[in-house]
Amino acid sequence: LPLEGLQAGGSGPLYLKLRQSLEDAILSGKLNHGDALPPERDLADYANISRVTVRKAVDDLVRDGLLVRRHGSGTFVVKPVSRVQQSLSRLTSFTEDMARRGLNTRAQWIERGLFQPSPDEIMTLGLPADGLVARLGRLRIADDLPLAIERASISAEFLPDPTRVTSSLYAELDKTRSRPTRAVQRISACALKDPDAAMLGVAVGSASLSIERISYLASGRVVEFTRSLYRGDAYDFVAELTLSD
Ligand code: 16G
Repeated sequence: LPLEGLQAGGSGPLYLKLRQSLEDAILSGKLNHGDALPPERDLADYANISRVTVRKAVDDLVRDGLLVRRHGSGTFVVKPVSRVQQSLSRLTSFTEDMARRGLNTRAQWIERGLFQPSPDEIMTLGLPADGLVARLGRLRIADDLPLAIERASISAEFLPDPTRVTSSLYAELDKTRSRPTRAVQRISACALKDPDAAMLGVAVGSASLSIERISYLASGRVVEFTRSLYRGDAYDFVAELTLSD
């Protein structure tokens, strides 16, 4: 494992650097799915850092579903399973989430273009009445498994040419420094109807998580209003809870 120089290189907390090195090792195949992670004590000795730091980095990766602890036998690299463990505390994009798990994403486009906004979009995005809205409707597929249907509305001001989004919306917004830095999300349960059920490849009536996300720039401007349907049989949303003081 490329753990030398963790102390020296770059700024930021040590555990984040270790976490990144471990994640890189998994994604680059230095650590394969199913491999055992060296014992935390060995990692600490080897990288010359404390066991607490190692534990923190490993905890993070366990929480994000890249590693799993098996009682009595150690910590292992998780095999890509059909259930995705998705952290609720990080503002990441679908493409990033899947890439971190070593999965390839593709989209089946439902809609991509500029439109006259609906009253809902005008209100949520704070658009001028004569403004335009970019709409991206996609079936999101990871390693050939359809996982979610997402319909994003973005003010045309931030995305004047929606056809430029070929894979990642957030990567495109990043280019013009309009990638959101904060978001509010609402999750509710629903049963799938057609055509959504058919697109997701599940039976009518299957459970799904309906997710709305409104995301913001640091300035407070709304960038994105997205409604999604995530397959209930493929997603676990995981949140970390702490005792407030
Ligand atoms: C996630 C977001 C969605 C965002 C998309 C960008 C949820 C529920 N939704 O799927 O709001 O638009 O990421 O992904 O997490 P992209 O950059 O890969 O297009």
